[in-house]
Formats: sequence, structure tokens, C-alpha cells
Amino acid sequence: MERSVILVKPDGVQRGLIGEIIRRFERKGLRLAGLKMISLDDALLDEWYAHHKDKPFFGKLKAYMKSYPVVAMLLEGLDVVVTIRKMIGITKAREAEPGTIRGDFAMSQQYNLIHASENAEIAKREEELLFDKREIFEWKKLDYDHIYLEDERL
Ligand code: FUP
Repeated sequence: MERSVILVKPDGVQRGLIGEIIRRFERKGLRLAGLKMISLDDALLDEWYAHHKDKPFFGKLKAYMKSYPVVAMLLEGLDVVVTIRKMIGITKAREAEPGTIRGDFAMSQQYNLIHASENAEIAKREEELLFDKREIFEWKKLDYDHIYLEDERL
């Protein structure tokens, strides 16, 4: 199965939305493979947002992502990267669809609560950047038999 990296950003932590966000992914049927609170530093953010390094908002984005701790999650499921991107909604939160995390709880383009890996390749890179092997748990999720058809999981 595929994995995706999620960050509850500083605004999500400050606004008390960590539980709400985890709850949505749990109820969807995704398997939590890793979970921790961390402070992001310059070195990590330079790699994480390398594709934005020449954008005018890069400085503010980095300062914001360092301003308070974030909660990092590793979530697993079938085609989970696409599923989670749909669940979080588009970057500009005030235009995100109602029912998505950004659509329901945020109004800003920068303070948009959550990060989720953009594609499967980026998800692998982000997992390596953020999670040590010992922080990744391969526990058997017993309700998978009720979440997926057996053929889908193979
Ligand atoms: P997303 O994948 O939806 O998180 O969005 P991007 O990778 O395009 O952007 C990463 C972060 O950069 C956003 F979450 C917020 C910030 N950003 C801005 O502050 N201004 C912009 O115009 C675009 C992105």
C-alpha cells in the first residue's frame, strides 16, 4: 500500500485542530503508520519546499513553518496520496470545497492548516526526510477486511 506524509501546520496546532484532523483520517479507514510533534528547521524546510525557493512568499513561508511545532503523520492506504489531497482541499483555503479540511476550517492561502504529499514520489522523499525507520510502525489493522475488498489490497 501507499503512504503519504501529513503535517498539521503551526496554525492547525495553535487552533486546536490536531484531533479533528487525525479523526478525519482515522474515520476514512487509513492506517496511521507514524505520528510525532517536531520543530522544523531551515535545513529541512529548504529541502521540503525546494520547489518554492525562488517564490516571493518563500521567506514568510519558512518563518511561519518554524514559528511553532508541527504534528507529522505517516498515513497508509490504497492510492492514499490522491485520497488525502482530495480530503485536504486546494491550497487557497477560502476557495477550498466545503467538506475538505481546508474548506471547513481555514480562510488563508498560507495559513491553510495542513500539508499533504503531492504525489507518490514526493511522499517517499518526505517520509525519508522526516521519519526514522524506528518511527514507522507496521502494525496490522484488523478492520482492513471491512475497509477493502481482499482483491483491492493485493
Ligand atoms: P499545497 O501542496 O496545497 O500545500 O500547496 P503548495 O505546495 O503549492 O504550497 C505550499 C505552501 O506554500 C502552502 F501551503 C502555502 C504556501 N504558499 C503561499 O504562502 N503563497 C502562495 O501563493 C502559494 C503557496
